[in-house]
Amino acid sequence: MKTILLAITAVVAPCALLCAQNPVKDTVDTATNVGHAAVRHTKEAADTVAEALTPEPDARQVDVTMSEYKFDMPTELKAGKTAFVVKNVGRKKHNFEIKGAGVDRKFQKNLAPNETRVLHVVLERGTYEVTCPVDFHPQRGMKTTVTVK
Ligand SMILES: [Cu+2]
Repeated sequence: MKTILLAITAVVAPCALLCAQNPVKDTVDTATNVGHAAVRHTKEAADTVAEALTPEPDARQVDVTMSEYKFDMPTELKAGKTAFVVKNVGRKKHNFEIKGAGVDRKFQKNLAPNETRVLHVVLERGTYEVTCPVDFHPQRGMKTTVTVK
């Protein structure tokens, strides 16, 4: 790899130097950002991993399916770090919002049909409302109450 880079530099020195330098700078910037993120307090650090494609290994997994117009999910959950594995099995776009006990979380973008994404939430004891904040979906039945013990 190093030999190839040197060979290219020798042939087209000005461009090769510029092209080679930019990726290095990006890598340094990213490393700096990660460093800053790590020193933020725990609450914000938890927020950065809230949405994901796969459940975190230390989270309790809860499967949720969304369709027109209902949630299929358990209504009694345990406190602690929870990974809601939310699948849209319907024909329209849907979202999953959980509100209660000082928590209000939803996916930044609605889930398209057949899409599955994971929302991480640290649940405390209490009552939570789960709704689909799309158009009039809650009024059509896309809401449920979840109790955390
Ligand atoms: Cu919906």
